[in-house]
Amino acid sequence: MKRSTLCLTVCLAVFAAIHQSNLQAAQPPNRPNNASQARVELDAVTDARALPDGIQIRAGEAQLRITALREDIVRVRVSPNAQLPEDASWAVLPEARTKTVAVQAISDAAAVGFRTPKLDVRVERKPLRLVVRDTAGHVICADALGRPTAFKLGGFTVAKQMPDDEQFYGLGDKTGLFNRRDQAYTLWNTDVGPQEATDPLYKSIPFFLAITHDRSYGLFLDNTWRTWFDFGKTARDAYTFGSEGGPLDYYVIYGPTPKQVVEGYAYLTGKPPLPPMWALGFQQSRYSYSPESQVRDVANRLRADKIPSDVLYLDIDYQYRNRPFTVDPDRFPNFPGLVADLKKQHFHLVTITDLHIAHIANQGYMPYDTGHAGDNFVKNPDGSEFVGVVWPGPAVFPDFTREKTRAWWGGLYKQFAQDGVSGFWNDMNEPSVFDGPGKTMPLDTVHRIEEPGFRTRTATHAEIHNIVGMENERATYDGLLKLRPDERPFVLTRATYAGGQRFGFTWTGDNSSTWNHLRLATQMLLNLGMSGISMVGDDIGGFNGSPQPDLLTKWIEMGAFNPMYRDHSTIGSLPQEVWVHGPQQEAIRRRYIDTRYRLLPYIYTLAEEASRTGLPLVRPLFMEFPGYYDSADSEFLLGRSLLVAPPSLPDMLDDYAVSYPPGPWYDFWTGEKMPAQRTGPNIVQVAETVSQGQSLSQFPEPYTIHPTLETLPVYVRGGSVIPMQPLVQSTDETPNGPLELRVYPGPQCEGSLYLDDGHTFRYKQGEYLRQSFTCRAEAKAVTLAFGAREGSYAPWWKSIEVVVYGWQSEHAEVKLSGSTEALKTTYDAKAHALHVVIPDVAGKQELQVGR
Ligand code: MIG
Repeated sequence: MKRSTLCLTVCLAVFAAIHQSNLQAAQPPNRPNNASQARVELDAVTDARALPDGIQIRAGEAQLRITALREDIVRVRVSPNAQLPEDASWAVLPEARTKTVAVQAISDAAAVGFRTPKLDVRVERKPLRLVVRDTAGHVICADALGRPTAFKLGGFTVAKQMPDDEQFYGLGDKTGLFNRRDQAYTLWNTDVGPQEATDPLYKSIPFFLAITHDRSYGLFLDNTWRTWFDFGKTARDAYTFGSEGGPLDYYVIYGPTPKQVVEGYAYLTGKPPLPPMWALGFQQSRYSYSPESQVRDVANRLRADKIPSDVLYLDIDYQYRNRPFTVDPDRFPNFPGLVADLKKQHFHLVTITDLHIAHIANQGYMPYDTGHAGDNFVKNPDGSEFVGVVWPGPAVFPDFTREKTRAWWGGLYKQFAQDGVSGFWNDMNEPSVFDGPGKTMPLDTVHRIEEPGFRTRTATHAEIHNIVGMENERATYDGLLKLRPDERPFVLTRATYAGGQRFGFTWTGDNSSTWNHLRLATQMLLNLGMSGISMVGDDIGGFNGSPQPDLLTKWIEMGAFNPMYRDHSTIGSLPQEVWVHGPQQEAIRRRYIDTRYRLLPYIYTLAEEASRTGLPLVRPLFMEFPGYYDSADSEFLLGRSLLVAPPSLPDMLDDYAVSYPPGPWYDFWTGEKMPAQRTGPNIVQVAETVSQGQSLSQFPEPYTIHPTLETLPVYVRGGSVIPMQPLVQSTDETPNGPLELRVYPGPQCEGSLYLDDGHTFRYKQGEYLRQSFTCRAEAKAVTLAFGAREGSYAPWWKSIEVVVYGWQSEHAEVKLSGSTEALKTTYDAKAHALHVVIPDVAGKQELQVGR
């Protein structure tokens, strides 16, 4: 009481001062209406009403509405006054927001709330505290005691209790540490120079996973303003989050496994579209290839050196005076000719198209003239167009929160689309403004929300800033769809918000050519993936500076197992293409790029899985092996089956212990079965066993690796069927030879294959090929079972080469079910692998391998 009285006095004084200055500085048009209140705390339930799908609560002035969107997802909306904030969202799909499930009301002396078949949601009456439990009564997520949700000066703070063993992941590609515990972060899209442990960064994904050894949940704060998250940096036993404005509207997504949480989050915010297959090939970029002869040289060299590759980029210097949607006529005199020639060499071209439009009126610069005529630019509080300096000099900025503006922006791609440019790159869309405060627009710059599903109104830059990048990306994606309705768009964005996965790829921005940045890349990509953004990559070799030869080689090795695989570097740095450090380094690099192309059937299948489920391509070990948390944060899985295990410091020369979950595991390169490991799940278990009087020696020694330049340790999970293809030089090329199915016996043995034409939407009409495989291993036999093939897409292969790993001798009897014919095999004694080539198997069928 005392504290709040004090606050009332102090806060009122502060508010009066701020109010005063706001009046002088032209008050932002949509400061939330609760700004007029000094401080509101949710102390006690004063009234409650059960709803069919949740509960509506009053806490004095404040309102709290909790609804069950699914049995395992609850939405919490809170307002400091009688009116809940507008029910609209840039991130959450309308279908997901409007669908709810029926609940069973709870009301007793202590609490009100409801139950779903998976959750027990209670709001304790006094002190008011939201506690979400599973049906067994375990607390999943609970407000921290003594720290009520509070509103102050238009912003709010929420505190949740934080058990000692809770770890945090997500928030997009924040640098620093993999685990977010004990760290604090700000979400405010920012163009930072060379990044280190920099915060904030380019993206704002206010979603995180909280994981304990046997449970996890996700929390998504759907608030576009400047938000912050503090996972125990300031408090020991509570984490807090909040915003300086906008709605308090958050979702609790129950697991219990991390995979379920990520799928639940994808249910809310969407999944990545199926990308064109070429976007998964090797991409070569630089700031900038210019003039045109440089682009041709790079293309020719890639082909001459037999570096498989699919994509070349044009960075800002292809433009006339850095003006978006122009081409410099001197340096690129025949642009459509260049695009066509590259196409003949099987290259797709991606060009940069920044959002800033040069402020040049009536001089024939169509983007400005048409944009101005349609009133498409962001404004100053006085109604004039906001002008800020970026690459073209003074520039204006499309108002992407208007549907009309996005349509106009999309139309700007017409010429490039006609010229045959394959994809587009949206950079600088934090938005970055060289001469603006905080390197962006002033906070009172005026945007307009003219958008289905939203109340039509103006909004300050403080509210819109964090979604500019995503709406820019969306405008590009939708525009391309309209211009080329049967081609899957490829859009690469730097800034984005929660839900940005629906519109394209992203990369981690301006890293540096250092070993530390190679290390950082893994945890950044993993955290992006857990934040719903699957199609991700980092600048291979580092953007700022020039990599040492070994560093570029290692980076190319690692990148082969990342979703997007793009070599990119800044202007003025040394050349960074695959061949620049001589034939020996190039040979190693080529081997990894070759491997990438051999693995495309597996990787493309993962991309299709992501488009259906939202599961990321690169995953931390604990996503596939819940409870397995003590693995090095340098390790990651590509899909469920491939484990990439570099040393925790990538330049370390020392031997190191690789940590892998219960196996068996096989060496991807040699095929050999790995020795048994400590059978986890973790150090805690080991410690417990030891404390129960057993000795540590019962656990096998960890497997030690001697790092070498030419080998990136990659292991295959026993229990996998991995589809691979013969080497091609680009995804345009039809592989020649059998499909390879590598069978690695082990528990829950499975695999699948998805294929289609790689670039159109015909798969939606059934023109795809899907097949799943399982395998069974017995003492002296392995059976590979083919599932029935779905879809009408015709395979490129006529035969299948099945490779059974872990096969101990050359003696084998191999038959297809229903046939007595003994099939011819070959045996690779070094790899312990049995090979057999069979005609294509389209229907249900078993291949029996016996001794
Ligand atoms: O201010 O377009 O992150 O990838 O090469 C630099 C030039 C602008 C930043 C991007 C980088 C790109 C560069 N851009």
